[in-house]
Amino acid sequence: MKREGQFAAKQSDSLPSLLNSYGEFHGWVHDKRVLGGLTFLIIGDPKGLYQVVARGDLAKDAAKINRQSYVLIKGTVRESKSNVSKYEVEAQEISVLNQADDLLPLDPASKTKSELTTRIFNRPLDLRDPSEREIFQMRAKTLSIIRGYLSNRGFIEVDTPKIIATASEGGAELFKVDYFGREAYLAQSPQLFKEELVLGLGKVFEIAHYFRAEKSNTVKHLSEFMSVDVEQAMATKESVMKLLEGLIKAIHGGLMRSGFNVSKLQGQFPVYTYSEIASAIGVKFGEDLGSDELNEFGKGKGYYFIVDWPLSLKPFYTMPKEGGLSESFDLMYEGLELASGGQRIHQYDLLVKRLKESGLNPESFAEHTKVYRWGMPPHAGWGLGLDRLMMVLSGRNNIREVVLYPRDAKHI
Ligand code: AMO
Repeated sequence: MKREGQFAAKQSDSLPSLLNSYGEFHGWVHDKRVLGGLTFLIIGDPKGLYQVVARGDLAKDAAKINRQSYVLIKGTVRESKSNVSKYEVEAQEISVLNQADDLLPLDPASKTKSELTTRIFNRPLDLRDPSEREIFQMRAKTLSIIRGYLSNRGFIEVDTPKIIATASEGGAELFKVDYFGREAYLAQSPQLFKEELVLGLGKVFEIAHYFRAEKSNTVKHLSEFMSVDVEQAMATKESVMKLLEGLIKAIHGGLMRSGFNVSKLQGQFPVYTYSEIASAIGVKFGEDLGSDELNEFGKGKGYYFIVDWPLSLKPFYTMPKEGGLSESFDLMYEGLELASGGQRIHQYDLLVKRLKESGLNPESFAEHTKVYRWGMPPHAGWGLGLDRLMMVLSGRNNIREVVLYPRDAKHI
């Protein structure tokens, strides 16, 4: 269908092709400057910023338009000498399609950013700041690269329930739901479902939100986060680590090709054992590696893997390895854990034994464990925290910056 009238107006990316011609444009007033008899409007749209010059009576009217108002501009495109854009529009007509309030909760054009909480509670307006909007454009591109990468390798995208009857990652961080008078939970991960699904689908992935009642207020935890989960039949810990490393490299490459400012990755990601790091930072075998110590250890290291974690630190489904270790890994960036995964137990008896050893009741997991008597193949996989990956890619150090409407104990 042909777009007519104001709906046929264009955006900043059409400026070059309309040089010295008449054009109609729509956008918001990012900023304005009144100088002598001239009014300069800096117009913003999701693709960029450009200058509009208004003279005479038009300049007077333009000066009255509030910042952030939505406008339709008719005029001629010229080369610009301003430091805003290469092209500008010499306005013949400016119509205000919707005047914005005089006083706004934040100014997206300001060099000094408002407080994060103000920005989060006014996120739609915050997205009119090009540097904030770019994070979410990058996030969308990252998701499309991930889907392409996994689909091209034969993984089937699945979607599993988020209201569940049993915990998958341990009980402490569960949100309870009153489910028609019964107790149910919000899913912490798709772990049990994704493992079950390799039985018939072989290679699966899921990209979805999960819920953890994280009480600690940190820059890397949310109560609702997004995870990219993979599970593959006949895969090993090593092969799924390779898949994950390849994905991270594909994301960096794809974002660079799309014009985003991310670093080019070279060489293999280094692999350290838990014991190597534990002894370097003075942690006893079996204790978790603390955030402060990992920040110190990871400084300048970029992406790296930690393997051979003590079995006692990993969930019940993790395949044991000799010496009290497990066939598991974490992917780190500096001090930040981005993903964890490994080889899973595929034998029914061993799975039930590990449930008991982990202090869980195998009867509560009977609906899950029965699948392991139906010819479950050996399998491996991982879960990658998308929000944390976006922190790395965008260079932001608070997870709330890279999530549109973050959920934590304070924000809902
Ligand atoms: P894990 O519990 O390590 O593993 O979670 C996987 C990844 O998800 C991210 N993540 C979070 N991000 C933000 N806020 C949170 N509260 C939060 N919790 C976790 C992290 C983490 O590395 N089932 C396993 C994965 C697997 O073995 O396949 C799991 O859930 O980036």
